[in-house]
Amino acid sequence: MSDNVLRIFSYLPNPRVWKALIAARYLGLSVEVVGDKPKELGNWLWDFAARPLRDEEKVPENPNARQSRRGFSGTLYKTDAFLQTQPYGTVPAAFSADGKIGVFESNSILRAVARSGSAEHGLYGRSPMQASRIDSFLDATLVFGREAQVYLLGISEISAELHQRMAGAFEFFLEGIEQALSHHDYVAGDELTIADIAFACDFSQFMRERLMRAGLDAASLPLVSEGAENTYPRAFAHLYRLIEQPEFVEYLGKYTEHFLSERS
Ligand SMILES: N[C@@H](CCC(=O)N[C@@H](CS)C(=O)NCC(=O)O)C(=O)O
Repeated sequence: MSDNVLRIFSYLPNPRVWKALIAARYLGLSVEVVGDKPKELGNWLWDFAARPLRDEEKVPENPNARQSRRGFSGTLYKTDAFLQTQPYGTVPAAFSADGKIGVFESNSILRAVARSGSAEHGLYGRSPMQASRIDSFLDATLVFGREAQVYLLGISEISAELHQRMAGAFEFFLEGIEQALSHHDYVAGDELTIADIAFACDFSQFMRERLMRAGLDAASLPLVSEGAENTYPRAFAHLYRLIEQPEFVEYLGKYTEHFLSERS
């Protein structure tokens, strides 16, 4: 059996995958990552043994052919076994090393890595209650991440309603992070945990809106994050501090350059 604690199949690069990889770096664990560029994933068999399809397999009669559901368009080729372990059929899709157990939702994949490492590290807290507090932030991050996903996927034809909904979710999420950081150095307490990792990855992904202004400009709508550095100074300072760590910079370094360069 391999030394990898997990295998992850996904489009790449993907900040949702980086959550698990950053945690693995802190814990000295190895995670196998299999995948391809987003546009290429329609040419792959979605399975524990994921692989590029042969041309003759890319046909509507292929029993694995399924209509994509979110973030992809057209047909995706997902095996029955994939859907047994990944009931929502999404990526990133993680598997135990033997392929028998599927773990989905990037925050849960992140938790799976943290649980596989030494508890000494404290990445998932040092008591059941601390772990539960970390879970609270992971849940809040998922709610924000889901709103951000709908917003970013719809930004080229944005409506005022969608924009307003995102603005509300952004404010709610960032206010909580700002509040948490007013009395502790890290999101969930006094040391770095997977709550910081999820925050950095999901928040950096949201900041891509600054590279996608065309749709907002066309609808005469502002960036949701316009001036947010001033409104949420602790949240941004924390993000900048995290991104400087070698475990983060490897994945988020280039990805965040576009807004780090605007830093005052
Ligand atoms: N909240 C999930 C989001 C996963 C997700 O929605 N993945 C989409 C791509 S962005 C997907 O796999 N869609 C498959 C489909 O369209 O069938 C996570 O963090 O893992």
